[in-house]
Amino acid sequence: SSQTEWWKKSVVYQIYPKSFNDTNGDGIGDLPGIIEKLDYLKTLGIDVIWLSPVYDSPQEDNGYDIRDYKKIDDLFGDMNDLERLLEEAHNRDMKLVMDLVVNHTSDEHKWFVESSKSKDNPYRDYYIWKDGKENGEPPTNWNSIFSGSTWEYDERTEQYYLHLFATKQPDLNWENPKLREDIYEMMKFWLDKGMDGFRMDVINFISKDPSYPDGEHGDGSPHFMNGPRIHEFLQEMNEEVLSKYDIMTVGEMPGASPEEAKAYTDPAHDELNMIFTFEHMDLDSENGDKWDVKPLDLVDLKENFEKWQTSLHGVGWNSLYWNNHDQPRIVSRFGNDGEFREKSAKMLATCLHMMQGTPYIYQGEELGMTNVHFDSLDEYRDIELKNMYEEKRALGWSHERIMEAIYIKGRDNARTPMQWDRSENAGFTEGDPWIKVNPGYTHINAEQALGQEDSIFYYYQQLIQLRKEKEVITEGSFELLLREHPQLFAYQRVGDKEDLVVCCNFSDQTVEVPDQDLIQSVKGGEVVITNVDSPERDRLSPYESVVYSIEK
Ligand code: TEU
Ligand code: CA
Repeated sequence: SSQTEWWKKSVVYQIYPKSFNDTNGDGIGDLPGIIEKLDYLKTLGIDVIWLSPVYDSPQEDNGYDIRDYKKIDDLFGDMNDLERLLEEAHNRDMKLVMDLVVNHTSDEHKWFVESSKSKDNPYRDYYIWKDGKENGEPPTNWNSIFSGSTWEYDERTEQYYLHLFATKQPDLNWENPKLREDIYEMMKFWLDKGMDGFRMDVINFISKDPSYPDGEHGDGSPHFMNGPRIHEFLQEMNEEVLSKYDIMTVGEMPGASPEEAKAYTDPAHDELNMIFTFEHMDLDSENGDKWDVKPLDLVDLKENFEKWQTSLHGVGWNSLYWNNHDQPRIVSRFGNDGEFREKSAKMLATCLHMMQGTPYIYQGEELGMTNVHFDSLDEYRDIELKNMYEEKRALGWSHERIMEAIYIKGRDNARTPMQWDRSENAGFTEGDPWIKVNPGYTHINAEQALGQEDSIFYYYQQLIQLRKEKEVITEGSFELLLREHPQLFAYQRVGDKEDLVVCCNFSDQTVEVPDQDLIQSVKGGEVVITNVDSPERDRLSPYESVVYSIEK
């Protein structure tokens, strides 16, 4: 294939367009707003922009419910704006990757409008329709990720259709070769325009167990995650489309293990370049329920990263992320968004960016944006948490407990407007923002960061630059150090010409470095990057991180 693996040395910046920058005063971010900020992104030093969906959509799930794959939603602008964004990004030697949402469409997509008309409509089998059970129950007992059943009954044709997510997000039937061909044609439409690749939404959900069995306690995920034909479909997609372009692909894969990730990302398999795992994002959830929050055990986090780093070394490739539009802000989640906000944000960035893989920075992460705390439910926008509220209330959860879970884990934590400056609405819009701005914008904003020489922004700039300079970061192996230490995350990257030793204090305590070997090994090392003025080799202050280089 014509792939040159350029993405192994790239840093990706994810833009959630609705919340990035509004230029026409409707309170919604738009494509001209992104073009306006390309120089800001170039200053940061990023190589690739991943653009969350801007396609025509009723916005039930903020664009992850697509009505027309080849039309730009009027909210964001038009095709000229998108082509101008692509051109302006390329002019600045940055690449643009689109979000491919092909596990499902909107129920307003013309395919579904046709499919739901009658059982013998030519588009009927573009979606997954089934008779209910004899006893009047839906075809399976699966729970939707957005609460309720994954089946919606349609009176007109007296069948149910499958929707793993919202009712307005019917799942596409990938068993249908005509559907697959239409998807591949659409992908070529975008790649022929010069797009540099795709982030693929829940792409490991597209192959379902054809027998549609019930799940344990309504958990259908063993029957739609990493399904029986998933590798066949991805290899066909690669054969028909991906292999023909020099692009980057990253598959979003809830429930994928390192073993499965090897199968998806081994170049010999001709499938995808890398995947997003969710394992490290589930470590503060009880029984797999993200809303049933438990404190993070740092040893769990360390061993999870070790598993992924060592499993994919030399056979596949990792993505590296703390944040995206579905996750709460990392400085509030695993750092400290109070007195140690700046220091812990830099520590977390160091911990992630010194690993092997392609790092992803989510808009505002480079400013240390924090979680938001709206007082009432109606200030929130996300369908996932609104549906969850009703479901948990019915299960007897108190209002307070649910609101607490929303503060800690809600996706709207990531979706409040990007904070550009301290003017009204953080410079995001002249109008009324579609979602309220996080009140922290008065001291957390890009203008302030650009004016502070030791800001989180400039620290990210250094980390990104290091990746270009030090081959050990992209090529070296990973060895976990101080495995059992409850506060220190320390690891070694072993290269040909140099080793790196990365030490991160995930606590608000000063911590002695217990391991004489570790101290010995960093003794002669030079400090590559740190978030304190003068690191001491045998102890770390609260949220201190330091990276040593040891010449070989
Ligand atoms: O997310 C996949 C997914 O499962 C997430 O919704 C995640 O499990 C959940 O949000 C945990 O909070 C993708 C998109 O990233 C997400 O924005 C969409 O809502 C979803 O698919 C449906 O397209
Ligand atoms: Ca706008």
